[in-house]
Amino acid sequence: MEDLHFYTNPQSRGCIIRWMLEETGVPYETHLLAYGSAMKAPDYLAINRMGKVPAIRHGEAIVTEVAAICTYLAETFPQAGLAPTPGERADCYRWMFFAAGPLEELVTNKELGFEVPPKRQGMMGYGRAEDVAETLEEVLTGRPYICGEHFRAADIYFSSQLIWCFNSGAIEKRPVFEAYADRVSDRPALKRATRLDEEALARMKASAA
Ligand SMILES: N[C@@H](CCC(=O)N[C@@H](CS)C(=O)NCC(=O)O)C(=O)O
Repeated sequence: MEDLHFYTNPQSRGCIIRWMLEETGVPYETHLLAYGSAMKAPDYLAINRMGKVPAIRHGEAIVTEVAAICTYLAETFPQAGLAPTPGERADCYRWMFFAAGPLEELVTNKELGFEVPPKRQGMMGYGRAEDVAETLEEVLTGRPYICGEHFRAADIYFSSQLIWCFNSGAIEKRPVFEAYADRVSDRPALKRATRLDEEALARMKASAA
């Protein structure tokens, strides 16, 4: 039995980690944290001083940041086949970091209604939304998954960020994005993860009532 603990809220980026955990097939214990006091309580600040979810504890190791957790789990449980092969590493790290940096900045600016003045686009990691859309269309054209022919942990994180981007209108929805999103959304582990988070949310609501 792995000493693997998952700290989350079912309405958070933790849903991406739930999907990743379900893909690994490794047993884990879930700790549900309400927004507000539970996330800022000393017990949890000892796990993540940021007072944010998700986080995992694996034995003595603590990992926060969705992209880092996905990478850690893929490498720690190689039997799940979610880590990149040597030939896939360049694409894996390139697009994982692109999703954690430029895509995250783009979508959060959009959600907050923050428009970058054209003269300052050069300092933003994503530059212009049109260039992001063109870049992602180019990379996803002619390959089923972000690292090539096989589904990897990078797809879990990258697709989640991409879907957030096009659903929020940060980048336009394009057929190649939707086809990729449909392909990754068809995974049984994602369906299991969604059901587990729905049940967790219902339990949290019932205990708060
Ligand atoms: N960079 C972090 C972001 C974590 C984050 O902002 N989580 C939000 C939920 S999606 C949170 O815990 N917010 C609660 C708070 O800041 O009080 C990651 O990738 O995991």
